[in-house]
Amino acid sequence: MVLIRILPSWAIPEREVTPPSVYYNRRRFLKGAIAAGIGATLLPTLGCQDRSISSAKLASGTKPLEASPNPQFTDAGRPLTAEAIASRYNNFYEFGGTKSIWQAAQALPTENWKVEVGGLVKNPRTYDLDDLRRKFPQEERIYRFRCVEAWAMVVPWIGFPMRSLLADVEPTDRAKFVRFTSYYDSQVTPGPGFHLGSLPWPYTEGLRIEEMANDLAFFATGIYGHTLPKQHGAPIRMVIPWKYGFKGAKSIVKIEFLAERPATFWNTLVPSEYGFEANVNPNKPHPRWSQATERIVSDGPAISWERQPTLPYNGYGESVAALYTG
Ligand SMILES: Nc1nc2c(c(=O)[nH]1)N[C@H]1C(S)=C(S)[C@@H](COP(=O)(O)O)O[C@H]1N2
Ligand SMILES: [Mo]
Repeated sequence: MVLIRILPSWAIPEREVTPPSVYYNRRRFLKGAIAAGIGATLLPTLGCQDRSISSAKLASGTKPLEASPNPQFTDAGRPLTAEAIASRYNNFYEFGGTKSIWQAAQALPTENWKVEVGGLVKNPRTYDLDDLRRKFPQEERIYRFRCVEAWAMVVPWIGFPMRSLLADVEPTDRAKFVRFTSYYDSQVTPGPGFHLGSLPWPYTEGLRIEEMANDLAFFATGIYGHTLPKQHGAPIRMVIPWKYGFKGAKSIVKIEFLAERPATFWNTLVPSEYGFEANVNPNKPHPRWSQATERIVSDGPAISWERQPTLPYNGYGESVAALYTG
């Protein structure tokens, strides 16, 4: 199937710089458009119409979200993953134990969402989505994404760096860790449908404060030029690009600053397989598989896979390695 995609903000012609990944995607878009018999002069209009078509088809319930690209993160060194792939291949165990949970996830109720921030902070706050978007300017960042299961994508997130939130709530000197809690309601989130004993719901994740303060640590409220679809963790989720994907908890309702390291979902369930730190590391195999290479989820006639070497810290070592010298 030729993907008629949105013309996303990073492909708008007036952008001065066109990094290779953008060029690649634009070219692919053009090829698709030409194959469909659409003249190049019609593209800007098509772009607009197409955005609404694609919102309906690819990202139900989302709204366009404006954000300027952060020039530091416009080229992830690999082609961007097509939205039709990224939004149909997800992990969200609250809604099922397979990669095909996008329809089940539409049951997530996101109206009047609140994020409660408290614990060891000077300014405990409860934000709604408008507060978050008003207080913390939204930007777009294209990041590599690496799941512990050894598959990888490249995703254009919209959101804000976690350190903006730190500046607003001001953790006290006693705060050393932070716990993030995902939405959970047993009436709405049936779980994976297989039983690993009882699961430690709600899904929680944790970071050291210094990790949260790193410029790369990000809260995403959007993706591919619009608000997050539910399967990606609407309306706000974590993105920690140098760690395995499970560290990025979805649909965050609570953030707590703590003196001690918190228990987390996967680390509680299988501590031997899912460490607390979980930095992407080609030299540290998962007990059941190698992490030396990864499968790139890419689009073609169907999902295709291509193996690449895994990069230490998922390629972000320059920014984060200093956090782990101690
Ligand atoms: N609440 C919650 N967050 C979660 C998960 C989950 O099951 N529940 N899965 C994690 C895993 S294993 C991965 S790889 C990513 C997948 O994110 P994506 O589906 O948006 O690509 O979400 C992470 N965050
Ligand atoms: Mo994952």
